[in-house]
Amino acid sequence: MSDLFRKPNPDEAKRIPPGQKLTERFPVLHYGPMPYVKLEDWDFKITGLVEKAVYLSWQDIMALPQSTITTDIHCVTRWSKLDTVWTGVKIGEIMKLVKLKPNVKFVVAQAEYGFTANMPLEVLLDDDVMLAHSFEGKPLEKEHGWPLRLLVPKKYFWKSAKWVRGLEFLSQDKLGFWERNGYSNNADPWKEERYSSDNW
Ligand SMILES: Nc1nc2c(c(=O)[nH]1)N[C@H]1C(S)=C(S)[C@@H](COP(=O)(O)O)O[C@H]1N2
Ligand SMILES: [Mo]
Repeated sequence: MSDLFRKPNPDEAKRIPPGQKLTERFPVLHYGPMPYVKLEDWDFKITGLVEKAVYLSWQDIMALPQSTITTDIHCVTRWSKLDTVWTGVKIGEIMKLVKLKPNVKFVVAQAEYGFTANMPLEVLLDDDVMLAHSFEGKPLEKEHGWPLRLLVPKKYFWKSAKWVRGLEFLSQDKLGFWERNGYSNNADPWKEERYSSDNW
């Protein structure tokens, strides 16, 4: 599609990782159907190697301190989008609610229909990681993950699980959906780690 990409100006070009192109649009990508979610039945579960599992309702999430961040996102299908604005709860606020066991090293984000995305604990704890409910001031579109998605801006966008329902803390890594299906476990767009064969 000719209007999907536009030429970046020199300042923008510096922010676009190798092999990526700038888009103003917001493409939709996921595997499988979109979930049907009712906020009354929705909850967010923090499980695994924690002193005590934590269950948050939608109201609990919305009652936590809210933040807005502006960041660039990079999809492995080669589009990048600059200055996207997200509102939600920063991961640091979530971590205040949970005590991890000392051997935690990894986390798996769990989403509807068993979709998962894995990452090392330090990747989750980055300051720009959040549970986002709004995009550019409006509730997420259903196809972009309403009511809540994980946002991990420094990784290719597949780690940003849409329709996220929980976090499971682990001592060992457990590959997520795309990571099991040929995509890189590290997924650093600046190193162009697209496929699992790019990990070494
Ligand atoms: N639940 C769920 N989240 C998902 C996916 C998925 O298949 N299921 N795909 C990922 C992939 S591959 C990408 S590129 C981004 C796309 O997000 P977007 O549709 O908002 O652009 O969502 C990620 N989050
Ligand atoms: Mo993707």
